[in-house]
Amino acid sequence: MTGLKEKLYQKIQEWRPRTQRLLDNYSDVVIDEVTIGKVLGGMRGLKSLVTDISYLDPEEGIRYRGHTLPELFKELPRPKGSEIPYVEGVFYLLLTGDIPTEAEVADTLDEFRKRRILPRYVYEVIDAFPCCSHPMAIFSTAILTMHRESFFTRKYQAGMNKLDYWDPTYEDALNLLAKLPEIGSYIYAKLYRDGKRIQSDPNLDFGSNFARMMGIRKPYDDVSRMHFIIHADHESGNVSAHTGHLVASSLSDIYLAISAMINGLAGPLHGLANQEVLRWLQELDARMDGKMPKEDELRQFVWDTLNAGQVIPGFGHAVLRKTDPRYLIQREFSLKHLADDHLFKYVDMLYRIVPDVLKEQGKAKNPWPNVDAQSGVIQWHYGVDKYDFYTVLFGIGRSIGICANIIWDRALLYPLERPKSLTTEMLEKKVEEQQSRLKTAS
Ligand code: HAX
Repeated sequence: MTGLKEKLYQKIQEWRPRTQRLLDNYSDVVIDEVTIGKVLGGMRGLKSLVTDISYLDPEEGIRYRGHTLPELFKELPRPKGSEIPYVEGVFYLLLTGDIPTEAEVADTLDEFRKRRILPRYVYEVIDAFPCCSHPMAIFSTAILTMHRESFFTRKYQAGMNKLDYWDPTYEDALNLLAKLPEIGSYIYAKLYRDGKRIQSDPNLDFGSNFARMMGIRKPYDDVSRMHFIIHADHESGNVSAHTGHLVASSLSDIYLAISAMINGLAGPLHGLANQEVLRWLQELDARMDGKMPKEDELRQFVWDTLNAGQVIPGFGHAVLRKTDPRYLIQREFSLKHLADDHLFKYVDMLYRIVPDVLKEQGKAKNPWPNVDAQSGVIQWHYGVDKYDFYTVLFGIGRSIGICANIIWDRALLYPLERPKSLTTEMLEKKVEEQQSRLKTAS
């Protein structure tokens, strides 16, 4: 076993008794209440999932294995001369719970490096897509195509002890993650550049290699690392993470599960919001004819969007009740590297104007910006101006956290997910029963 896998195995052995003890002795301890509002309201806030990889506090934002993102950006090893840590180090942390040493990161880089070569048929599948296909559809299919490589599926078919499920899942996860920069950058080359692939360099880390294959110079390697790290995980209830977990719970392999989660991420209320932000900013830019809007013009533009029955992309969140720290990290980077970019200036003004407008409208529970309000503008600044592509970048990052989650799902033997549904008539009956109980009591 390699260092990372050996360490993971130790952690799994230590963790299993904790889960087993809860199951054996405390299965009937109540942790939440299921109301009609929750059932009809998309289960918003219902505490019904478990993950130890990350936790999202409504006021504070995300913590990966107990660390806030600003802490991680200080604590994790980074490449020489870079502002942003290694992506591989974040994967190590998510998987093991420990901040890796330089040597442990080097070992993890090696794990990724040796698995990065993409089978030829994946390029052919990407090449075969009809024109005008959305890059997320191509990305999801490219991943799905590799299902035939799954060790897990092969081992399962040969007969495998449940306790060993995590092992081939780990192998599948690393094999897939190491190839994602190549898949993403090839989709970009095919759709938006000259169609020619730039070879990866085995001496580079995940972020630098991605920048190289995109054909973009420094500091785009740092931009890529930052983007992949801040998008890696957001606990288990969001659409992409939940989809990945749900699909994998039927013992579908990593390729099937990650392809499915990518499809969930491709919705405009979730990951696609980053492309929507840029589309919206382009509309603003066209209206202003390139001039900077005055505050009242910008406020009017926001109101026009709301009055047209549309959401303000990049604002609001199902869990967060404060400005997303992922937004703030990118804002800090932008203030340092692209303060004069005119699209960033729009974003900066919107940061000051939109929350008040949303508060005045009085619908959104969280009027503050989320991660997507800022990410596209940075990409645009460094030349990635085909905004349809932005959710692929999100998908590469998010795969890291979801793969870590699925490996642990298998290690802790989490079962097939299968909640129970009711009919509307049954809900109405519950209401009647409750009302007659209250009448009798009064
Ligand atoms: N603009 C306008 N209206 C908004 C809004 C926004 N940014 N955010 C919320 N609202 C509205 C909702 O549409 C809802 O209206 P109705 O009662 O008419 O249905 C009302 O406010 C209450 O919604 P909420 O409880 O505050 O928010 P939800 O948990 O239902 O939804 C969303 C959370 C993120 C989907 C929502 O805030 C939204 O649509 N935001 C814009 C899209 C976006 O930025 N999505 C990315 C979120 C981050 C993410 O997952 N990235 O991947």
